[in-house]
Amino acid sequence: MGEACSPGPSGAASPSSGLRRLSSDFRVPFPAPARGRDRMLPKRRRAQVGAPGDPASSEARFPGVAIYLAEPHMGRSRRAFLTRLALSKGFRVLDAYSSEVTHVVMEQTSAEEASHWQEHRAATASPQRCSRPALLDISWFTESMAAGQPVPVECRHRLEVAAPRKGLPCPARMLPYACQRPTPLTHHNSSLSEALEMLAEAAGFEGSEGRFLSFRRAAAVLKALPSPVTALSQLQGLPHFGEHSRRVVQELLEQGVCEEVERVRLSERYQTMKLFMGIFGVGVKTADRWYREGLRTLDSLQEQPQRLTQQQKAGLQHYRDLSTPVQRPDAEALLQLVKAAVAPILPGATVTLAGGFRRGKLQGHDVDLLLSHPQEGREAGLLPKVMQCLEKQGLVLYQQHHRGGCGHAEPPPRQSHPMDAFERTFCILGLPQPSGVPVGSTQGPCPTRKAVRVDLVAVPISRLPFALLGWTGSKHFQRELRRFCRKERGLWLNSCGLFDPEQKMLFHAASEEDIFRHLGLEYLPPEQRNA
Ligand code: DCP
Ligand code: MG
Repeated sequence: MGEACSPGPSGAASPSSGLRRLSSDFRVPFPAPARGRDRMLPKRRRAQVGAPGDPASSEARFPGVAIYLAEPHMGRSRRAFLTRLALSKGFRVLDAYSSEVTHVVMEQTSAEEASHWQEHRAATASPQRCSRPALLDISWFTESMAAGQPVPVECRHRLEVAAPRKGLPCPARMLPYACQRPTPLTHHNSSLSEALEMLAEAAGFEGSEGRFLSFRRAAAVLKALPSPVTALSQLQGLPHFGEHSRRVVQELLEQGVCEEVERVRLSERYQTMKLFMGIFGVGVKTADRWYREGLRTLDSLQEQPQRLTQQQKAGLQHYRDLSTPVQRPDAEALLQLVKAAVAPILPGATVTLAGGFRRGKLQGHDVDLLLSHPQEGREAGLLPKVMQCLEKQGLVLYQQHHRGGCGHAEPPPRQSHPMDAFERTFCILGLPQPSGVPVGSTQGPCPTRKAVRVDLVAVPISRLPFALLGWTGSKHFQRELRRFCRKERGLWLNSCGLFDPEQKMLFHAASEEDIFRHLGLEYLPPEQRNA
């Protein structure tokens, strides 16, 4: 899918939800505001900014959050570094564990170790508290720092739910393609995989496909491991661990922080690319061009509307909402809205929630919905009617329709983007939010709307299993699945179908299971495709 269409599927380094999380108020210019700026200071100066006892630290921006950085595997200097970072962003960090703590953050700690730690603390803590604080992996902390605010706690952040899995591949049997191994949402190596994914993303920004894939594949291997990596020797025999990825992991294991990762993360280039690619309709090429032309802020783009496509204008207009992750209840509400619109137009039609939510994610950057009908061809022309109905209800903030070219008999074109094939509408819908009295308001309740990116795809029933597989992702899982098909089976796969170029034949599939079976792969349910 070209970058003019949708920011999600815009190529190798297309933005993830994390990307959007990083974005902040678009009126804030780059460099980052004072709170974040200390991260750019030389180490010595940074050391003077904020400390646990510092009076500045009492002015917390998020009064409901009190973080305690637990130390089992976090060195003292790492802990001090993270404390300063959190304080500089306005978080409250407590020096000692107490009943005030709401979020306990640990690093390189297994779920078992974490729950031992908590049991011990619960036994010795003061009895004032009846609920226990959340026991979280460092990933919650790093995501919150990147977002500049506490991100909602998801299953994958929680250490207590990440019980070691049984019967999953041990390193010796780790198969090389991500589609050959289960990858759950919650895993044991998030701080390592996030560091490698960030380097992958940065390599993608530079158009460095080879480096992008090396880091991305190494990160995917870490996500599939059944236990935390605590020593470099555990990487022995794992596929896709080149010299560079290994070095990054070594530094993280030994020092708790990787100099290269931090340098890239803080670079003006990386931050600006993230900022621009957080705009709906902006991909790597456009972001790179703007960067090379000297643009750095969203304000500078607002001032030059002639540079922007309609899609990008809408993206900028709704930037704040669109860079806030969509929560699962909102996705469910949108699913119901679309179902209600579809039912009277085409009785019997189905609407399926795909994308990250189908993989079990609790939040995402958009909502992906597949529309179909048990009778082949009845789905044709459905989308414009559905959009009309949503428009009448005042829900449509932006829409762009694509006619699609996936006929019923042709093979899936090898080179085209897998998402290009079907009739689809990329839109921004204004989801009504529960009315409430805005903080500080003297007026009564007012209805509010949250702008949400929604992709609607109309799929002929004969292609539904392929579309479902493709649109469920993850992106890396799909990339690997298509590579597996090409290299190991000589077949072409995309969201439209599975094609044998020698026999010039399309496979028929009645379900996703059928496709895995055709390919000789063990079936992986959506929640195990989080590569
Ligand atoms: N997809 C793909 N290849 C791409 C882009 C997308 O295979 N280049 C597939 C996999 C994705 C799905 O389409 O899971 C939907 O795209 P999204 O960008 O919405 O990805 P997710 O839904 O996984 O992420 P998020 O939760 O952030 O929306
Ligand atoms: Mg999605």
